[in-house]
Amino acid sequence: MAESQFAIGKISIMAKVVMYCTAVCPYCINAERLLVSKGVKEIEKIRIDLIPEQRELMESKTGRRTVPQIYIDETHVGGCDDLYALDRAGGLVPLLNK
Ligand SMILES: N[C@@H](CCC(=O)N[C@@H](CS)C(=O)NCC(=O)O)C(=O)O
Repeated sequence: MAESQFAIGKISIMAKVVMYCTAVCPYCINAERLLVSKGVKEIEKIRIDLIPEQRELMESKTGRRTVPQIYIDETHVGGCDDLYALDRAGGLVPLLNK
């Protein structure tokens, strides 16, 4: 079968996005804004202000204490500044679109 037949109707599947966050967090809002602008429809938000065990988990997994901490699939992107830097470097869209 010709390659073009596979290309027709090709869909890209969006990666899973997980964001550790708190209720009041301007950096989280900015990060979410960028992700939504790239077509992300769903962000799993883990509220570390409500769930102390998740705060501990976030800190031990990432080595960071600030929110947001963002994962795209298995990749730890980091915080809001890291997310924007990744986008400027051209790495965000490829990471989101598998
Ligand atoms: N450079 C970080 C800054 C994140 C930041 O300062 N987040 C605040 C909440 S909006 C925070 O976690 N503050 C608690 C702390 O600094 O321990 C980023 O871009 O994500």
